Amino acid sequence: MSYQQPALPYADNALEPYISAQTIGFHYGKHHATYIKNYNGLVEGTPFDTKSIEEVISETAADPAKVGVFNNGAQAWNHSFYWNSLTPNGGGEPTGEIAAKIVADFGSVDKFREELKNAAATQFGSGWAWLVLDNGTLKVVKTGNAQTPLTSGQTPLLCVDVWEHAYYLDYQNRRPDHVAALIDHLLNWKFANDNYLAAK
Ligand code: MN3
Repeated sequence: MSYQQPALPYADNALEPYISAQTIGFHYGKHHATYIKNYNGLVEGTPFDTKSIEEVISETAADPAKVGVFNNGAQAWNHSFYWNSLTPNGGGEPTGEIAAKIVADFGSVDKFREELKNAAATQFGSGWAWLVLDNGTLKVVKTGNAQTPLTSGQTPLLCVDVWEHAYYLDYQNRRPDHVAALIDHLLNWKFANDNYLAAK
């Protein structure tokens, strides 16, 4: 079935000064929209057309012949998740039940922040950094290109896009500064906590 791009959960300038309206305009309006257009074009008229995007991602992840479907489908899904991982006036201290779980599994909130910053900074080339629930334990993981924790049996709770298109207009080569700004000001802890409560 065709996949519809979800509406942005905030105005395109709502994440300023940390992410500019120009970046959101290209990222949501061009990059994400193109992944979705390509995905819909590739699945149209195929057996994938009757399946959810999550099923298609899972079924194509290990199939080299379907790499185009996987890459565009996973990037469509990852970005929809990413817009919800950010919110104006977010960041800072975790809220809700996940806050105690972060301390329990990482040792402290600061330790979690360091792990997320490190994963985002050390993902060589394009990819993503994630907070996931893996067999009952919170973990930070990174994935390359379109790869997603969905195919590793992990439940994504939050993600950070570290493709250059996510930050280059605003930060150029300073990826760590971009990630620090997200962690301090934009991470959507309500979204993470809701995902945690649904999965635990
Ligand atoms: Mn992106």
